[in-house]
Amino acid sequence: MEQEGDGGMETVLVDRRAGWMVLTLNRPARLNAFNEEMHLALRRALEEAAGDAACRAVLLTGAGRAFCAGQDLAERVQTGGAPDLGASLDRLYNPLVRQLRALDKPVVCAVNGVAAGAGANIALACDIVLAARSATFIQAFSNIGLIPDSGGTFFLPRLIGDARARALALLGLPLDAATAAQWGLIWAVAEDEALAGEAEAITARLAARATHALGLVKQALNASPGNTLDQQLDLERDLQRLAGYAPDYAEGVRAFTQKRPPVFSGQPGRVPEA
Ligand code: LHQ
Repeated sequence: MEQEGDGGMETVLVDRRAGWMVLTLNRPARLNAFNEEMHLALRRALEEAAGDAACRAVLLTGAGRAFCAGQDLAERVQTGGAPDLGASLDRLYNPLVRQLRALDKPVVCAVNGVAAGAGANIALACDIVLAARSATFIQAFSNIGLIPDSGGTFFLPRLIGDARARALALLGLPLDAATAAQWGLIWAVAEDEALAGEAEAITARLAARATHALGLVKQALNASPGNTLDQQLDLERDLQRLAGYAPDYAEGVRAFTQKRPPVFSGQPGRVPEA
């Protein structure tokens, strides 16, 4: 989509592959910082991914040397009164985080360079995060007098524990990709030149898997932090019931017994009335 302010460039590039989609944040001169236009373009692209049964996985990455530098601060220089940042979160950032978590297909994030502020936490909202060795993660918010948003105060302590979450959030210092992986903040590190290929291979592999079941896996893991063991056991029962009626379960078992690779359709099944 054309827009003013980005030299007529599309702010999110959408590349449709066989069974999956690559979404590339594309404001490289601003290190892919979010302006409203990029938010709305990403929202539309994710809606398209959600509604397209032929798209069974999404890869999110950035153009140029960065993944994303968070909010475009050039938009935020105060000329009048102070802005209502809560409204901006309500309207743009929070819906994006919810959209990524709720998408019923896996989202891989290839962090190709610095991921700062909301850019870091949007990466963490994805399902599998692979980072280039040279990438860094910066909870930059406190450097400009803000608090981690876009789910940062939710994801960080759960992924890496309270002590490390506090230091990252309070100090606003860069965390290198290798340490991020060692701490469990992300899935893995790839050599810079291998990142795109490795991320594409993971996404293609996911796209050939039992998509409906993968969506249920996301649902279960999304709910886990707020649930007791009893609640989670009940949820697993309900979701496994759905998985069991899907054709991919029958195919998975058949393929196993026939000692051949499964061919999954990714479709849900017909669930009888309880
Ligand atoms: C940028 C940005 C940027 C504009 C680099 N904006 N131009 C906030 C408010 C509202 C509601 C919701 O939530 C949020 C969430 C947030 O995300 S707050 C946090 C916002 N982000 C930051 O504070 C990070 C600011 N950027 C940086 O600290 C550095 O640029 C990093 C560490 C990301 C990269 O450093 P370098 O590799 O040294 O690059 P650089 O600083 O030279 O940046 C390159 C260009 O990109 C430069 O423009 P120029 O015209 O001078 O070449 C920067 O101005 C521009 N840029 N981040 N967020």
